[in-house]
Amino acid sequence: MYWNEEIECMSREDMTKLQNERLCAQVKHVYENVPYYRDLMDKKGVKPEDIQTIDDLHKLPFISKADLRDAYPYGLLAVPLKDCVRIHSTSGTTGKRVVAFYTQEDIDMWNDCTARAITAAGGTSDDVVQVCYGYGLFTGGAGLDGGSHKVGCLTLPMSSGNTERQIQFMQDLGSTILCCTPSYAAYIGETLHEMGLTPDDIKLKAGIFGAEPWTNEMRRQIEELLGIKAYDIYGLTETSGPGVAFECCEQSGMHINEDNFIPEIIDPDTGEVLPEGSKGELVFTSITKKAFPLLRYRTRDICVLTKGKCSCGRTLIKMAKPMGRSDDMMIIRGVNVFPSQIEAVLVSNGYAPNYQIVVDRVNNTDTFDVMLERPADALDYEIPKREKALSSALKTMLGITPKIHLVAPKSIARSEGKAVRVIDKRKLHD
Ligand code: DLL
Repeated sequence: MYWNEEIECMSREDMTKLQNERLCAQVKHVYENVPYYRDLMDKKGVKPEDIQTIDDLHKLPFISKADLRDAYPYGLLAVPLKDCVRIHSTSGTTGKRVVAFYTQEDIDMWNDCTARAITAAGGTSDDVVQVCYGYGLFTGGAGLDGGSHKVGCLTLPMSSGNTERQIQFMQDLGSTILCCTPSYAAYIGETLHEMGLTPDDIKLKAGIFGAEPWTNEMRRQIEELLGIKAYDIYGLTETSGPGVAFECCEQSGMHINEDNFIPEIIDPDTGEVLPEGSKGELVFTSITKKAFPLLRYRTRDICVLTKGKCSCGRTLIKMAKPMGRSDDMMIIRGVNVFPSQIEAVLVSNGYAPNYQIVVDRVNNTDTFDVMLERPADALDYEIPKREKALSSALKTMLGITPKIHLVAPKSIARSEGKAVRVIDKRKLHD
């Protein structure tokens, strides 16, 4: 089942033609309206006329999270602010958030992408879609909600939390498609069984899960717990949100919506474009977005692309499940976290930067502990209060609450080389 068969099953020749046209127009739009990127192009000696086809893409400069930070908040905006109707946001490297802007046209394009994902998971206007991604600045809730409306599904805008009530609604309203992070899906599945229910007591048939890495092992577990088929979905705030790529019935990688996003794989160290089938960093060029059109945006996600027709009939290029990152960003309970953000809070609260972050997954929920050396002059009775204060300072910065452990001075191993700041015990990749 396709949402837009003409595009999703387009011949390679026609897709390339469409991409060429859109890319040329987009480069011109950006050059004329975004002085920040125009400067980058001028520094590289590239003019819009130099970009005639997608084979010229490599001539353009990259853009990265650091640029988004430098240009925060309006520096990469390509239309007058009055033409924008929405923002979404995600946390950034130094606590400054990444803010993405959307025109109504951009929202329509985005909804179209998530409508394709819902249709590929078997969704039609007969379906009841329960959206348990967070609503708000995070793109998950709004993204799947928009696609669900577009397909004409009855949409339950639940957001996450209150799991028993989620299950109650699921039963009462006969939800057929669940949209949330894979870890929350597994948690819903476990809660269902704890409530003495089985998949036969609910009508779910499919789930659309993403926003964090998950394994095929976890997929099988969720499918069994909920009695569904589980589909992967990928996206990032900088390129609109979920729906940049989505899985079809073959469940072997995600089709990229190439009419809107041109993917490339580069060597993360040299920036060189790698041949098809190579593992490297995924880079996207938005060719239809008007308000916040990033050209050659470095996602930092490590991935492999494969071309060719899929058994589902789609010709859209496929990306493998992301296999890691080329930076140190962690995704904890669906929230992007950089060690540098944690360090900044610890230091600004008067602690020495001797710390270790331990992340694990227990019962499908991420645990997040920060070990930190207590100051030599801290009194025993102060420790719980200090731990609580740090935990709430980190919650303010990150949006999620870590457990702080103030340990004895000099007890965190000093390293002779690079400090090992993060111990991630989760098995997130196959
Ligand atoms: O996580 C958008 C999203 C919402 C995608 C709902 C899917 C579903 P950000 O918060 O900006 O946006 O985080 C983007 O999350 O660069 C990847 O590292 C990671 N990520 C997103 N989807 C997947 C996935 C949303 N399916 C960052 N598998 C990206 C693995 C994913 N990692």
